[in-house]
Amino acid sequence: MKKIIGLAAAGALLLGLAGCAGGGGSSEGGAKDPGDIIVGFSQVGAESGWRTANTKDIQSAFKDAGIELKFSDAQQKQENQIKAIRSYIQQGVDVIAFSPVVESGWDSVLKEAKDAGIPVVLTDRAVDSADESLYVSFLGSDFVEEGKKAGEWLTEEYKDSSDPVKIYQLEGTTGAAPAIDRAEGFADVIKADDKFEIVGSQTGDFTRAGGKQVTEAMLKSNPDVDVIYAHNDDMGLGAIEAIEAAGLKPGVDIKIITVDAVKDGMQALADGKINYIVECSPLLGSQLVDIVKSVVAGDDVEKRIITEETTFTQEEAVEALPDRKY
Ligand code: GZL
Repeated sequence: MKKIIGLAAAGALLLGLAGCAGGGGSSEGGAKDPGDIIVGFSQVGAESGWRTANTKDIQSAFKDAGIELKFSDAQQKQENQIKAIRSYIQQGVDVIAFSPVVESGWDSVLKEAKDAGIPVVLTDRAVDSADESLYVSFLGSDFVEEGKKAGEWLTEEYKDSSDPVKIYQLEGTTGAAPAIDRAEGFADVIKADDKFEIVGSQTGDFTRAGGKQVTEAMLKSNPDVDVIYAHNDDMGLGAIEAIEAAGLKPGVDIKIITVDAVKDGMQALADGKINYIVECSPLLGSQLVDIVKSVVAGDDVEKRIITEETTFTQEEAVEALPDRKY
């Protein structure tokens, strides 16, 4: 049974130097009862099944821990996340946590949090700040690795053919770490064989509607595409709608690789409409609670925490579906 190994279990990969926790907004370190801790969380939005599962898991983990979680949905707009972070600073929360919608443009607001003595935890996505003192820990997947896994499956799938393989890439949100890194990891692997060619690459913004729209256009401009590599299940599911509307068979006429492994994606995989899914776990809530408790207590926390994830073939999806949590 393949499983995700979280921070609490032995299997977490811990990288980087321990980041010393700064004091909470209202204390210079020193244990607090969970009931006295207040955390401000800025979420990207509600763009995908993954995000919905991530929000649900974080909210229930903090509820179970008895820790107050102030929560805001940025509707995929960076300016809304910056506003929310500023408001948490004003409120003097103990810890700020957020999933940055894009990598860049965070230094000044994170410096404001640092100057206010409020530690920041990154969850899910990274920032490209050169100054790593602006956050105490980054908890999330290795998106480059996820892209590599997608490329490795494709390489294996076409290992006995020398015919050209035309690939269309459905990119995640422009500027977002998972979009940048999943493209990088995938390209790194397929460049080893020049039969693979990415004939087009457009953002579908991690949404079903976006994936459908881009695929409809692709079917007109590149009708001979062999494979779609979608940076998440939702765009892959949108692609399926477009492919079927064009009278083609997804997973057969056009192979589809996606990332996430949310329930709807796994169902499409089990139904043969998607060919392979690289898992990206949204279940970060309990690990985030552990990090918050350590930060408030002034304990060291690991700078980079990567949760292990797996992959699914169509057969594995059939087996795994009944037990999927999200
Ligand atoms: C990945 C996460 C991505 C998911 C998408 O950790 O940031 O954002 O892959 C989601 O489904 O929209």
